[in-house]
Amino acid sequence: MDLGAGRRGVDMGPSALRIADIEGRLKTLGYKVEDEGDIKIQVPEVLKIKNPRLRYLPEITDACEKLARKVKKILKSGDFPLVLGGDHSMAIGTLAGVAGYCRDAGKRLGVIWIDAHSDINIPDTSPTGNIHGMPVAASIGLGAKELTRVGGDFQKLDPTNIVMIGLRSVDEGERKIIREREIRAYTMTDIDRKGINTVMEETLDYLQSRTDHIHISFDLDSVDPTVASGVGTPVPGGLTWREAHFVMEMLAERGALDSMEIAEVNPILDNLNKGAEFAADLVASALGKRIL
Ligand SMILES: [Mn+2]
Repeated sequence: MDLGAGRRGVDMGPSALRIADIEGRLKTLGYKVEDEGDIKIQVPEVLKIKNPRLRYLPEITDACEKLARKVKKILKSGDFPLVLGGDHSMAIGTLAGVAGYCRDAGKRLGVIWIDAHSDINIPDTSPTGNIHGMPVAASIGLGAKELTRVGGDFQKLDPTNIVMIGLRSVDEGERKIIREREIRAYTMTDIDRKGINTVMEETLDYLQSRTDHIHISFDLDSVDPTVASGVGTPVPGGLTWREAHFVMEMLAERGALDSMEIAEVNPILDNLNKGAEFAADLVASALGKRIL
C-alpha cells in the first residue's frame, strides 16, 4: 500500500521486488519460498480522507490487522515471515503479528529499525498526518488507539528493546519521545564516528542479551539516494552500498534474525528497478548470502 505515505508509488514495491527475483535469490540459498501474494488494499483514488491528522486511518488499520494475522500465523507454524512493502505504516501490522506470536510463546521481542527517519510521530507531533511516520509510536502504545490496538489491545514493544540505525531526519516531537522513552538510536553521525561494525556489534550484543526474538524493519530510505533512488522519502547522507550489506551480513553471521520486513521501495522514483534489485540483494545477504 502507499496510503500511509505523502508520495505515491510504494504500493508497487512488492511487484518490483518480485520482478527483481527475490524468490529466486532465496531459493539459490537453499530456502523453500512460498509467496502468499498481496494483501488486498484499496487505492487512494477511490477513498476519502476522513481525518487529515491520520490520513486513511480506517483502511490502514484494516490492512495492518490482516497483515498481523498473517505474520503471526507464519511464525506460529515455524516459518520465517518476510514482509514486502509498501509504505512503512505496514510495520504496525508486521510488529503486531510478531509481538502477538512472541507474547504467546513467552519470548521477549527486540526490533532493529533501520531508517533515515525515526517514524515515532503521534498525531499531535506529525507535521503531515501521514501514518508511515507513526509505526514505532503505535508499537510502543502511543498515538491513535485504532493503531495501538492492531492485533490486540496490548503494548507490542518495550521501547528499550528497540535500536534505531541510520537516522538523519527526525522531527522535534520525535526527538523528545526518543529521549523520554530511552530508545537506543544510532544516527548517521554515530555511524561516521564509530563505524558500522561497532554499531552492529553493540546493537546485537545489546539485543541478544535482553530479547529472544529479533525482528528487523528495513526502510530502503536508510540507504543513500545515490545507491537507491527508488525509495519513499529520499534523504541525502545515508548508508553506503557496503554499509547496508554489512548490516545484513552481520545479522546472518550471528544467526540473529527471526523475522524481517522491507519497506518503502518506490519504483516510480527508480531507474531500471535498481532500488528493488538492491533491496532484494540485501535480503539475500540478511538470509545468508556470503561473498566467499
Ligand atoms: Mn520509515
